[in-house]
Amino acid sequence: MSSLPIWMNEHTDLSRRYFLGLGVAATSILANLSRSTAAEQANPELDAAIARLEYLTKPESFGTVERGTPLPYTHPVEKLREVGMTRETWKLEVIADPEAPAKIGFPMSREAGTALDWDGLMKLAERHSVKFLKIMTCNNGGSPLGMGLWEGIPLRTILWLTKPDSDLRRVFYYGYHNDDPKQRFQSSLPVGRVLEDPPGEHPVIVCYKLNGEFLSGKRGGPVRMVVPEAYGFKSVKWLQKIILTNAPYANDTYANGNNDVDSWMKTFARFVSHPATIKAGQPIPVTGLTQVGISGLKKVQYLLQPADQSHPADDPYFTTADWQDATILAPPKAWGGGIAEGKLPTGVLGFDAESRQPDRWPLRYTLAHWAVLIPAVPSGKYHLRCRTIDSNDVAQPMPRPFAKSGRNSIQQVDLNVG
Ligand SMILES: Nc1nc2c(c(=O)[nH]1)N[C@H]1C(S)=C(S)[C@@H](COP(=O)(O)O)O[C@H]1N2
Ligand SMILES: [Mo]
Repeated sequence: MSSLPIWMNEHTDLSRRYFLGLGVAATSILANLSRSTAAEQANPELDAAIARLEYLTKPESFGTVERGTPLPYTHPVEKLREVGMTRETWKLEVIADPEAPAKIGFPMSREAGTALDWDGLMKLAERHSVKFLKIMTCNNGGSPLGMGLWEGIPLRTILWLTKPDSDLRRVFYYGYHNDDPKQRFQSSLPVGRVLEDPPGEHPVIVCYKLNGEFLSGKRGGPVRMVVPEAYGFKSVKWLQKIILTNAPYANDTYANGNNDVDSWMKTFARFVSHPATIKAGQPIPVTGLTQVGISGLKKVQYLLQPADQSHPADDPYFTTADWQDATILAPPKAWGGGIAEGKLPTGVLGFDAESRQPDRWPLRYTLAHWAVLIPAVPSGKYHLRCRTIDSNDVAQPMPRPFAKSGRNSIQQVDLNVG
C-alpha cells in the first residue's frame, strides 16, 4: 500500500458539497412544510428556497472522491475494454485469501473462467435486485457528496455462489487501480454484516445503477460496492475483486490517514440557503439539509446570536445556548435527481409498494431537508448555527465529536442585519 497520507493521492472535487440540493432545474421540487407551519410562515423567499431544494442528486452533480493516474474511467475505450471497465468486459473475481484462506467450494476466478461477468450479474439481478436510498458522504468532508437511489444485488447473493464452508471472517474488496499497488483502493467488512441485515437496515449491495441509470465511470461503474450505513470509503468504485479471508482485521485503504474505518454515519445538519445580509425588521428565511445517521433524527435546531456574544469556554458545543426548532420537511412530492417524472419506482426498500410513500420519515442514512423563518432581530452582526437532536435526544455532534469518524460539527455562518 501507498504510505502517502490519503489526501495526497486523491483528487477531490469539493465544490459540489456546498451546493448539494441547490442544483435546480425544471424538475425542481416542492418539499412541503407541515401544514400548520406553512401557514404561520407564509413568506415568498422561504417558499422559493424550499421549492429549489432537490432531494436526489443528479449523478453528474455528485461530489467525487477518487484516486488514480490516470483516473481509471478516463482511459481510451479500447483500454477500458481491455481492463474490464466496460459492462461487456467487466468481471468480478471472488476468491480465497492466499494468506489466510477462507474455505470455499467454488472460487470465482478469471483464471478458471468462473469469474462473474455482466450477463451473470444481470441474470442474478432478475431475481435479487434491490433498490434503496442512501446518502454518499466522505467522513472527511464537511457535507454530503450526493443523495442517491442505488440499485444492485446483495453482496451475500454472490458470496453464497462460492459455497463458503468455514474460516471466513472478513470480506476484502478492491477497485480497478491501473494494476499499480500504489493506486489501489480497498475496503472490508465483517462477514456477518454481509450475510445479515439488522431489522430495517438494507443489504450491502454490488451496485450497477444510480437514480435508475447504469453507473457512469465517474460514479464507480460499471459496478461499485454500496454499503448503506457507512461513509463513502466503504463503497469501493470500479469493483473487480473480492477476497474471502480468515483474517480478523480491517485492511481498508482508509485505515491510512487516521480514519476510523468502522464508523457508522453520524447525524448532522448543514445550511443550504441563508441570507448573508438582511434588513432589520425582516424575518430570516433559512433552509438546510441533514444527514440522518445511526442515531436517527428527531429535531433540527438553529441558534442565532450576536457575533460578539461570548459563551462559556467549557461548552464548545453550545449545549447551554438558546437553540430553537426548525421544521423537518416532509418527503418531497417529486424526488429530482433526474429520475423519470421525479417519481420513485416501485420496490424501493422502506417504501410502500402501492403508495410509494416511505414507511417512516426521515429515513436513516439518507437526507432530510429542513426550513425555518427566523423572527426579525435588531441591527447588528450575528452568528447563525445549526445542529441536530438525534432520536435518543442527544444533541449532535456528541457523543462522538471526532472528525475522523465522520465530521458532524455544528455549522456556523455570518449574518449581517442592517
Ligand atoms: N476505487 C475507488 N473507490 C472509491 C474511492 C477511490 O478513490 N477509488 N474513493 C472512496 C471514497 S474515500 C469516497 S468518500 C467515495 C465517494 O464516492 P463518490 O465519488 O461516488 O461520491 O468513493 C469511495 N470509493
Ligand atoms: Mo472519502
